[in-house]
Amino acid sequence: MSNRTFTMIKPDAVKAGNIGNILQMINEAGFRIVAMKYLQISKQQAEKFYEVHAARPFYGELTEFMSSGPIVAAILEKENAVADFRKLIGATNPAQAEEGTIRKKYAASVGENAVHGSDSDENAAIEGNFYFSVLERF
Ligand code: 3AN
Repeated sequence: MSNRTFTMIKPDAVKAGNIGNILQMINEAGFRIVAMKYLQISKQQAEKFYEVHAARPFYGELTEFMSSGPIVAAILEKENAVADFRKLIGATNPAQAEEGTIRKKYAASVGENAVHGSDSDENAAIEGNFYFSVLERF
């Protein structure tokens, strides 16, 4: 069990003006921000980030969407971070997300689902390293 996870507030949630609301939910759930940046990634960078999904039918749509506008990327810290953050964001498909989760409140569809949360300690480390150097973590 690791105490860190990685998240992105996706372009749909940024466009809808929900950065503040989502960060507040993250803070209230007890996560500490270790690193954070506001940026737009290229299609190629999105393809690299989502490499594990390269064979999936939605890969093109996903990487197009994730490079379509600015995002907020962050490393978060809390005991049991990966599992607790997955609980806070809710199911991938917002229609199946539980009440009180970030996706239930702010996500529109399975493709444009407001936030990303790492699915394992190993991926949390890989994903955090994709965006942040050691000098950008506090
Ligand atoms: P999660 O983000 O909940 O871990 P994954 O790992 O299954 O979900 O999928 C990664 C991302 O791919 C999702 N966040 C979502 O944006 C996108 N995605 C997943 N399934 C679909 C789908 N059927 N159609 C379009 N995009 C999808």
